[in-house]
Amino acid sequence: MLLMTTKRAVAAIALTLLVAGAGATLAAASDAEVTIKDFDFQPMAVTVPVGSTVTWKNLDGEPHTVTSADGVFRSGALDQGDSYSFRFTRPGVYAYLCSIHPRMTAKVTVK
Ligand SMILES: [Cu+2]
Repeated sequence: MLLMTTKRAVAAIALTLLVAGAGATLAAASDAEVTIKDFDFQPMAVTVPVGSTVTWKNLDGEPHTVTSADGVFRSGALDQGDSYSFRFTRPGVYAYLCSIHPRMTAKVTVK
């Protein structure tokens, strides 16, 4: 009898944590979009909460890449109309560039 009560209590706590965790994730994530146009990332700096997905879309006729300076993410060449998404699961400042045109630099800040 005591064992059953304990099991129920543990299950109730686990369920509560699961629901609270899911709610927190939904409330915190805020996805962002970056446009690649005229050889620039627009905007050049975005700030998102942990768990958010950033999507880049190339509008130029030239191919571009989204390449993290420290190797965290790398899109490969994006042709006109192509997009690339990355979900940020850790806080930090992520500098990135276009590996084809290295003067194209920008950053994502994850808090
Ligand atoms: Cu480029």
